[in-house]
Amino acid sequence: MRKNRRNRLRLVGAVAAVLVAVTAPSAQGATTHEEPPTLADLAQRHGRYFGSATDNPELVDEPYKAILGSEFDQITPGNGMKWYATEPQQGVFDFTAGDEIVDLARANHQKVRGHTLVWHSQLPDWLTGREWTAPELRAVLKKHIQTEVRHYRGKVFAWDVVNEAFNEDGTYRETVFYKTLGPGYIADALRWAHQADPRVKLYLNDYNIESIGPKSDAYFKLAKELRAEGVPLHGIGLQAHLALQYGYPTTLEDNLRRFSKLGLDTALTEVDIRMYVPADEEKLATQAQWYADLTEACLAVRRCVGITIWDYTDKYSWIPAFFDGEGAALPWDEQLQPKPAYYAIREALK
Ligand code: 9MR
Repeated sequence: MRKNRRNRLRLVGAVAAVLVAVTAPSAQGATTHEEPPTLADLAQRHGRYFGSATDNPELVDEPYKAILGSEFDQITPGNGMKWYATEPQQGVFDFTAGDEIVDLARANHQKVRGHTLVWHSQLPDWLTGREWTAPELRAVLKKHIQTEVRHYRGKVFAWDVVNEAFNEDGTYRETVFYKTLGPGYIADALRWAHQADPRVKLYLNDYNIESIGPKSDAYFKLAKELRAEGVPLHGIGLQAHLALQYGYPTTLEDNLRRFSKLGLDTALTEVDIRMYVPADEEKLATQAQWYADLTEACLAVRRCVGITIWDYTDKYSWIPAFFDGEGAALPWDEQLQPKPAYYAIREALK
């Protein structure tokens, strides 16, 4: 009796061992290859993407490219799809820079956000160097938008159609487009883009609209009007260029939610969190907390579709060149080593 029981137990044990041996390696191998999951893997478990901007000059840096290709499932060209790059002479289009990034993304199975079709900055000289009548500028704008959107049809999943259209107080920015064409240029731009690629998601994108306030209110009001008029607008991009000295945007989650309720997607499109340098342990800890908080805010709102950091390493951040004495804004340092922010994002995504 006793012996029998012991034999049976031994048999059960043996079967269990075989089962473990058979199932464990394949289950493990399929999901992790024994590597820890990447930010992209973790984000995908929530149905989100986790991306990074990149820029053509950086693509000769192989160690940089290795992390760019493995950790993220979405890429935004930092400059390569802007007007100055894509239509350097009127009617002469050059998609070399953008194509290089699209090809790299394809090789790494990453999706691409198109950035950006209509913006007052980084315009070619032929456009800024003269006066335009409304009919002339309309034709120029339509041709630019439609040629570029057609070129990238099926290659980008979203476009920042109009970038940075509002001032801080919620009034329209007096760009050449606004001054010449009036506020209707935004609806026109969206309609033209939609004609050129009916499937791509069309966004308005801006900075300092993470909090509820005059500038994000202006987007809310415009988005509501555009939706009511049936204009093809699908999402609002919140750039999220944050700075420790200005405080965390505590109304971010509520703000994302109110856009969701209009039937719009949202995305954090250009995240970085700068500080006065040198960085120290305390500043890096606060930065890490903010990265976690904004990740959690996005995860908490169903239609927040993903997060893009504005490049991933301090080595290639735009901040030091634009803000005197500031930097250290990204989750990897200048030596491509992960900072506390990186681990905080991972935790937030778990
Ligand atoms: O990252 C871009 C940087 O390389 C350019 O020099 C800069 C010029 O304005 O634009 C940067 O990207 C901007 C983005 O296109 C729109 N939002 C603000 C970003 C930072 O300036």
